[in-house]
Parts: sequence; C-alpha cells; structure tokens
Amino acid sequence: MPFADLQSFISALDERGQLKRVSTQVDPVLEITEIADRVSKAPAAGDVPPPTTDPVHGTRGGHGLLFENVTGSDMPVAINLFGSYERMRIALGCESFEQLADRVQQLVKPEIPTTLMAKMKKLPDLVKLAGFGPKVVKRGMCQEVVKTDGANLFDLPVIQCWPDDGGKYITFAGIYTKDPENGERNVGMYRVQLFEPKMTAMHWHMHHDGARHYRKYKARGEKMPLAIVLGGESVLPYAATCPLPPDVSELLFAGFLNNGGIELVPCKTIPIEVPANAEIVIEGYVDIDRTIIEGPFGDHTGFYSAAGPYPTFNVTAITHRKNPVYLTTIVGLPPQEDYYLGKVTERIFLPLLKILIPDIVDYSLPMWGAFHNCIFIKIKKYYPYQARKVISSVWGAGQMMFTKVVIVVDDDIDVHDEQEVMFHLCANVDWRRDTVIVDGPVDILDHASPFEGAGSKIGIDATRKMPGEGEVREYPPIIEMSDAIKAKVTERWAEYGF
Ligand SMILES: Cc1cc2nc3c(=O)[nH]c(=O)nc-3n(C[C@H](O)[C@H](O)[C@H](O)COP(=O)(O)O)c2cc1C
Ligand SMILES: [Mn+2]
Repeated sequence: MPFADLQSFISALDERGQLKRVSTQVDPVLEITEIADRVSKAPAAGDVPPPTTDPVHGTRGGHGLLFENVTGSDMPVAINLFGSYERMRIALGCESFEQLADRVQQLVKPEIPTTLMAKMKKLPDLVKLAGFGPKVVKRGMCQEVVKTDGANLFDLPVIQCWPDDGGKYITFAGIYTKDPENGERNVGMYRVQLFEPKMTAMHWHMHHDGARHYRKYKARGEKMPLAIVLGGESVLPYAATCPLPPDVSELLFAGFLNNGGIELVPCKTIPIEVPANAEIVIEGYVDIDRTIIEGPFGDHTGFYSAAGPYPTFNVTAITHRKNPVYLTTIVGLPPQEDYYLGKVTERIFLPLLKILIPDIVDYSLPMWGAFHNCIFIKIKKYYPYQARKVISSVWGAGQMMFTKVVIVVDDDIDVHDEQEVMFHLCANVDWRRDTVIVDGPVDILDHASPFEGAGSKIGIDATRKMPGEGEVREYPPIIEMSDAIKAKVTERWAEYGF
C-alpha cells in the first residue's frame, strides 16, 4: 500500500534501508544540491531495475536523504525520496510498474460483463472506482499550525539549486487550482521562485493546465486562488507530474494509485481544497495583472532555462502540521529524481498510449533524452508508411507532442537497449527517404528551437522498408548462426580447452 503522509513514507524508507539521515548542519543554498546530485548518481540502494528499463542507468539513485539540520530553518529537508526504481515502487505501493500498468489497463478497457453472474462480480470494481474520488473532510493535520499575517516564505528551508539560478525555488510542490467555469480541480507540478516573504512567481508553461486556468481567470478579470502543497499521500508528488489530458483529474488518478480517495480540507483563506495529510500548504492568489521576470533556473534539460515574465502569486496564509518536513528536489543533468518519475509514467501509460496508437508494441524514453527530446518506439509493421503514421500520431498525443526525435523500429528490437536501437537506426535508415521534419510546438525548456515553445521535430523510420515506401532495395537478413552449429559448439565447449 502507498503511504498516507510524507513522514510515514520516510519511516518506511528508513526501515527498508533506503534513507540516509544527515544531522550535520547544511546550507540550503547550493550545498544540498551538490550532495543530492552526487547521491542521485551513486549506485542505487539495494535496487533491482525492472526488466523493461535500460540496465546501465537503472542502477543509480543512491538513497533518499533527510537533512535534519538546515541553516536558517527549524524544518528538516527531504530530497531524492523518489529517486530510484525501488523508492518509486515503495511510494506507489506496487511490486512492479507492470502491475500498475495492468490496473490502468483494466480501468480503461473494462470487460463488459454479459451474464448476470459476471455483472455481480464486476460490481465491487465499480464501487471501488467510485471510491477513488477525493473526499472533503473538516479537519486535517496540514492545518495544525495556521499563519496568516505572520506567514513568511523565508521561514521555510527553500533551497537555491544551482549557482546561476534566479533565487530560491520550491521545486516539488503540487499546485492546486480550479477551473473558474466548471470548478474542476487541477494539480500540476510547477516550480515556484521566492521573491518576497509573501510573493512568488508561478512558472507554468503555456501548454499546461495551470496556465489554461490562469487564462480563464484573466479573461474573467478575477484573481485566481491557488494553493502550493508539499507532502501528503506518497502517491501525490508523482500524480502532480502525470501528463493526464486536460480535465482528467490528477486527484482521481492519485486516489486510484492510492487505492482510496485523497482526503481534502478547505483552505483557510481561499476557496480551494488541499490534501488533509499534507506537510505544508501555501495559500494565496495569483495576480492576473502583474508578471515578474522569473529565472534563470538549472533545469531538467541539464541547461539553465532563461529568465522570462511569469505571473506573480501573493500569499494569504501558510499552514502546516506540527513539526513538518519540507520536501524538495533538484533537476539538472540526468539522472536525477525526476528521471524515475518519468520512467514510471512511461510504464503506466503504455496501455493508454496503445489505445491512442494501437500500432505501438512498446516504447522507451532514453535517459539522455530528458523526457521530451527522444522516444524509441517499437511497432509491428504490416503496411507501407505505418511508421510515418505512428510518428504523426505521437506528435498529436498529449505532452508527447513535444518529442523532438521520434525513432520507430521493428518489433524484433528491444527499445530499452540503446545499443540495439542505435545499431538498427544507423544501419537501416536512408536519411533522405526515411526522415520527416515538421514544424510544431516544442517544450518551453528547449533552447535550440528558433522560438520559445515553437520549432521543428524529426521523425525517423528505422523499420525495414517495404514496397510503397519510396525507392527500396531488399533488406538483407541479419547475421545469425544456425541452431545446429550453436548446439554443437555448446556441447563441445569444454573440449576446446578455453
Ligand atoms: C520536478 C519537476 C518540476 C517541474 N517543473 C515544471 C515547471 O516549473 N513548469 C511547468 O509548466 N511544468 C513543470 N513540470 C512538468 C509538469 O509538472 C508536468 O508536465 C505536468 O503533467 C503538468 O500538469 P498539468 O498538465 O496538469 O499542468 C515539472 C515536472 C517535474 C517532475
Ligand atoms: Mn492536468
């Protein structure tokens, strides 16, 4: 089972040898980053990479870290808690990500019961599904301490991640907003730069749901209530990063992962509900008339993302449980903690992706692709230009639209083995015939595109070509020894005297 709050998750990591406590005093400015960066690239604590992840990079991630003595604050700082396959499995309460993917598959493709008996059997599943929605309750530990006038963001041990960052950033919070038209909740993970004791920026990319909500408030001329939430159920940080379609509730998905709806409490000063079991909640309003130059920030891409204008957020209250733990993360040159969040999405979303694009057998987002730069896709090819169809479909599928390089291979290739993919790519492709370059939206963080968020993407068809796919000669067979000779050599191996 996943955990009901951050501190019970931390205790579980501790019991399972997945946590290191650091009692030496550390500086939240840069020092925590350097430690966390080294640890996240160290061998993983007792980790076993799942078979569907690449064996080289899947073995890193070190331990989760709890800094108990942080300069300038009385709150401990937790980081890298989700930064390995094993810790992600613990956070999501699953034995394997494939097991979770199976649950997602059942959710999206429910078998239609035909007999009365089968209907009766299905009933508990439906009742359970209904139970995954969030439940509003009266009281929650996230409000054990409430500060309004006395609220000060700089009392929190917020870290400065990298030397050229614009300042201190809250990096691992769920941002809770509501659609002003229909009240639908959204949770997204967006970084929050601190400017004043009660003022921050709100860095949501224009393609994300927080920005969509913001545009609606702005059009209505209303200020936008918003809560920044740290901690809560151990599934929540992951759920906030999930690339769900607009209007598909992250909280419902979190309830599904949590095997029970997330309990919410009404905020003290704004009309938003937040997880009752959160560690820390920052309440306030986004100012629809004021932006501020936010950034630069050392980002997922491994580069600094440039400074630019983003809306400002004014704090009306900070609430927290007694003795809260401050949760944070860093992003930078992969692998970092976010790599594992991304890999879990890759696995869990495979059944959903297959519904959208049934040609796909499997896919992989290689670590160095930093999510949006590269995807390897395996298809079973039946007709000419099928790979081209898949390439176009990927560019039309939610946040996959950002993918700069789409590489499609045949179904006898292991997409989790980079060597194998690159071998076939380089050998099978005629660049002029087998590539397609299109203009379209790209990730806001992409610095190579001519415009922010708009540039070009390449699709590479690395499958064996068939008639109808341009000028094609016959593809030669790959070299393989006959089974008879292999068996003979195996049998005689000792005789050779190696
Ligand atoms: C550690 C981390 C930091 C992130 N920071 C941002 C950010 O600052 N701005 C942003 O728009 N997306 C950021 N993202 C990506 C979004 O959280 C992610 O795309 C999410 O699906 C957006 O949800 P939404 O579509 O509901 O807005 C971050 C993701 C992670 C894992
Ligand atoms: Mn969303």
